[in-house]
Amino acid sequence: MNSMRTGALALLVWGWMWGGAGLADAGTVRIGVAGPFSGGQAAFGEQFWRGAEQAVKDVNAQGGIHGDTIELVKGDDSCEPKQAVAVANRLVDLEKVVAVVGHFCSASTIPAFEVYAEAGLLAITPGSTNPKVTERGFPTIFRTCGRDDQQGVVGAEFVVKQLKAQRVAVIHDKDTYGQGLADAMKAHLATLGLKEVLYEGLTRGEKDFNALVTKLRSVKADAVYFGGLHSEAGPLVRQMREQGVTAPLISGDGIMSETFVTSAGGPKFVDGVFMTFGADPRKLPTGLSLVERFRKSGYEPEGYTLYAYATVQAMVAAMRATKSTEGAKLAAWLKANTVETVMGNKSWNAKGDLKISDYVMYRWTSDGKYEELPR
Ligand code: ABU
Repeated sequence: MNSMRTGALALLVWGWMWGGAGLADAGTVRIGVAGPFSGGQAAFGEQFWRGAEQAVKDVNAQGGIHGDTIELVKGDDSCEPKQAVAVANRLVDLEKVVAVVGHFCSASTIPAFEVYAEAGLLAITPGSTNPKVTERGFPTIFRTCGRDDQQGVVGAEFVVKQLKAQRVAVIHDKDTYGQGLADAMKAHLATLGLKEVLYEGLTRGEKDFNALVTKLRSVKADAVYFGGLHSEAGPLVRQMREQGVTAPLISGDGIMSETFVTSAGGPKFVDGVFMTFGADPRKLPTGLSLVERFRKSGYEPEGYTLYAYATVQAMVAAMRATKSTEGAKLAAWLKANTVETVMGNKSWNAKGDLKISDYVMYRWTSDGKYEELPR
């Protein structure tokens, strides 16, 4: 057998062993990164992209996946469910990605994941927290964040046991994530023996919440819980303070971006706002050198940046171990193994949820930054 034929045979055998499914070009593994890269939530899309992009650079520098190079394909859903489905179809049918990191807004992730599930693709969201994302029995669907039925409980415990609030107003943005989180918080308030004094929805995209603030004052709320995103939480807290409502505002991971400060109109308005989020991954020993590299490059890896990095690490670990890009094989491997990530060891249950949830409380400070509260 001459050397060319030997080489070709070796390549064939390697292609058969590695699976090769979904390779757009020989030697390339295409992964989608989907989320809001435009619109009001673009800061979260930026977090996803920064994390995934850095992870891919690092993996490729270490030899890729059995010598194949990862290539990322961006899909901008603008946090709009219909656009998210269009993005999902493009990533699957045209871009031929083998896995997807994303989406961000649960209302977008839920329909987009139907597309990936039907195509048998591995899809892992770093930031969609609504329970329904993983409650539909799709085998190839995962997340690297917690769930709102977990963070709502932590929020309610904090409001009752730490703030010792008696008159809690629960506000939401009528969206899948925001209302779901508010309802989870409200349900746990009830188990703690407290009934909210106001439960009300505002409209996403609106900026004038003065009528709502007047209601908060009239019900004498001593804590205001908001389920929603920074784009509405910012103007809400600003108008509360401008109208002299001093009750603390408590929210969830939807305000976990320094763009919350901009949305509010400056650091003085966010000072003292509380929020739930997973324990700060930037402080973990597993992530310190990466965090340092990000900071040296002038980027602060806030919010979901390291979650997106860890998501790529999980995909790569599964592809390397199974020598495949088939969603079913990758999913089965992830459910049976633990992955060492920049955020520590991660493992998943049969639904695709993390086995350990680590929500804690944070406080925004007068310099427009956030810090984890002592536990
Ligand atoms: N989890 C924060 C906001 C994104 C979402 O779940 O809709």
